[in-house]
Amino acid sequence: FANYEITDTLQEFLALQQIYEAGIKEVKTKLEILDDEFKIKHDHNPIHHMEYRLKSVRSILGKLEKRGLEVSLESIVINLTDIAGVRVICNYVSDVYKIADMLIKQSDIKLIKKKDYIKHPKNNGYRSLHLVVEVPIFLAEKVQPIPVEIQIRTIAMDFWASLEHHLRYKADNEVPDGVRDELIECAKTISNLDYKMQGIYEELSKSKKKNLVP
Ligand code: 0O2
Repeated sequence: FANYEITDTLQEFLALQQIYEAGIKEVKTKLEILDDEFKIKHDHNPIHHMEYRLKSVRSILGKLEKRGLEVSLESIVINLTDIAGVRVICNYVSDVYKIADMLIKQSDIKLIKKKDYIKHPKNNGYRSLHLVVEVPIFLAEKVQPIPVEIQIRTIAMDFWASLEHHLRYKADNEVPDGVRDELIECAKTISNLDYKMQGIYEELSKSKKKNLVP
């Protein structure tokens, strides 16, 4: 290995990345277990699918710069809570809150931050439930708590957010007023759809329960 000059900083960065990846794995497993348990108890999977990502170096540097923060590993650890990200796509709005509650209740999970953009959508129409939780990572020599950002949303909310992100990226973040209004309109339509689907689901669940009563 003598030919490879790996600096201390790079080694530290890789070690840090591994711990954030472990944070993603922990949260992913916890959510999968909750989803499986829910399915057995209630004959319904609250989670449609999940996505995971480690924040890219470019995005990390961009965020530090935007906030005028020092560019160092220490600064990343102290200031950024979204290096490890898990996105949970649920079937219904009620599933979003069920999943969040079940996870937050766990004794080794510490809730650091909660932003409810479903009850209070952003001005542009964005809806999602954001949590930052701290999970303990058991390493050989120590236990390290690590923050993981979890975005929980419905399929419909995800559909809107993915397209809006893509359009904003295409337009270099400068979305024309007309398009912005249309996106807000779409967000409202999608929100109505979410609550309609929720209503249908509840109606069917009720009639299923009635039919089960002897
Ligand atoms: P990336 O590449 O997705 O990671 P903070 O993260 O706490 O420092 P903030 O603004 O308080 O900053 O976080 P917030 O509001 O919880 O939003 C963080 C993430 O939510 C964003 O990550 C997006 O993934 C998503 N998000 C927030 N607002 C919007 C929106 O209007 N449209 C879409 N499509 N997604 C949104 P990043 O940091 O932007 O980047």
